[in-house]
Amino acid sequence: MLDRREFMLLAAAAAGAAAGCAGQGRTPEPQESYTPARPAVDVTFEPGETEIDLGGVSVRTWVYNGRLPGKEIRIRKGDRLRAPVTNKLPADTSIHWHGLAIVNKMDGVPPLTQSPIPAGGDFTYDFVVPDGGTYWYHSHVGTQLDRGLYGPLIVEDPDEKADYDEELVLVLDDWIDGTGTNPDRVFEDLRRTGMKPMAPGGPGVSPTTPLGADGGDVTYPYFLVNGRVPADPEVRDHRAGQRIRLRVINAGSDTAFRIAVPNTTLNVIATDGYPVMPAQATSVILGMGERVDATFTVDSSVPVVAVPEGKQGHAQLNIRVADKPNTVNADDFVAAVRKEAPLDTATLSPTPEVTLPPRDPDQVIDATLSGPNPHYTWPFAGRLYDPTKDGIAVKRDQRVRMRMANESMMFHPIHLHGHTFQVVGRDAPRARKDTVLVPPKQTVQVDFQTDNPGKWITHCHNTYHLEGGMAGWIFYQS
Ligand SMILES: [Cu+2]
Repeated sequence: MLDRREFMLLAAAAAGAAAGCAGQGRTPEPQESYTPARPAVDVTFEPGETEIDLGGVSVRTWVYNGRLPGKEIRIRKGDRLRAPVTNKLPADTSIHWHGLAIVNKMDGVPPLTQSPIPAGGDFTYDFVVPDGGTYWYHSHVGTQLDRGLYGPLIVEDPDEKADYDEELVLVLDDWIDGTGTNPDRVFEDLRRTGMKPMAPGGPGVSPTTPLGADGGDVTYPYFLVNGRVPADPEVRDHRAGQRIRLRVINAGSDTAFRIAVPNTTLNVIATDGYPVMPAQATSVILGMGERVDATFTVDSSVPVVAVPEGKQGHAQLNIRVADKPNTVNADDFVAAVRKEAPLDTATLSPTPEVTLPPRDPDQVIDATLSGPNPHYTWPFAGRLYDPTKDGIAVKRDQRVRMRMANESMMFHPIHLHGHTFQVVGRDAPRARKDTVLVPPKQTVQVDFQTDNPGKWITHCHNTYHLEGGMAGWIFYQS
């Protein structure tokens, strides 16, 4: 078997002709006409109801193609993805390609960008993938993301200079479906009973509790890495000395996670698909929808843990190295990780190639985040999401700043479709991302270039906050 370094050399040699597509090397122009040099990648999707074994825990749930997570899509930057969907669910559905700046009508957000795919219906997604990096796909209808309708989407970039031997993709999730309730009922309960009492004494934001005291609104019985509970985790065999690239995706609905490896400093190289100046961290915090890429060298058998912020329990995957047994007690390690100050990827510096050219904003969108209001509603910019009424008008080829002032006592990971924004730092630009954590009672600003016309939703990636109205949408024409 080729290891990754050898593979990338071959791939780079083979890819010469595929250059010329838009992407991370400059301000993306996703609407340019592409001429993919390679045949389309075909991936069929059958969302349906099935029995899934989470590792000794059996649940009836909704997944793609009978598996959890959905199958990994691995594609190369500039390639065309064709994904026919046959909906076997008893409900409308869609697929959103999280983080990819693709053509608007393929964004998968009914009713804004397409009609929902009805039960028994078909729809084919077909688009060119503009940028390399760690992405994912998931349903964008109702509370379906908090079932099992998600999977990883890895876009390889032959020009990327990352140095590692093997990859390890970790999809994190908080799980409740099929455990005596389901996400629709969870949401109805939240609507009926409203919120739990607020934590006394303010938001409680500190370096070791960067998202404050309120971890979320839903109590989950399980936390998963790659569809497995920690009692029976996925086991991956590696050799001592191998350099691993972690690609971590938070597919949770109401849970931020800290990711950490015992006795290891992670070398963080990318977030939300975009490269950052490498930074060292012993743990990284990820809101729902966020991703991080980090490398480290394997030394012995260890648990890789994902620690749910402000919630009991953890998720885990085991790295196994022959003749180097694990000596770490996972529960002790989880407790230690909780006491640390984790890295927030928004604070990282972008590499020069993906830094937006300096420019004053042409327009500022005040996206105040508030709630919860009665009946579990969460306003965005002072109103509840309504795709049938006017969105926020912006103009093409402008620099738009979105100012997110969180007036609530809970954190919100805010996601913008169709673009990758740049987090505004006090003195210097911060990471290019598509999802950013906004801690309680704090303000985060992001800048983006209007280079991909259409109707684009921007929303909290807490599934229940989104259902409670925490979204707006921008629009502009070409
Ligand atoms: Cu939220």
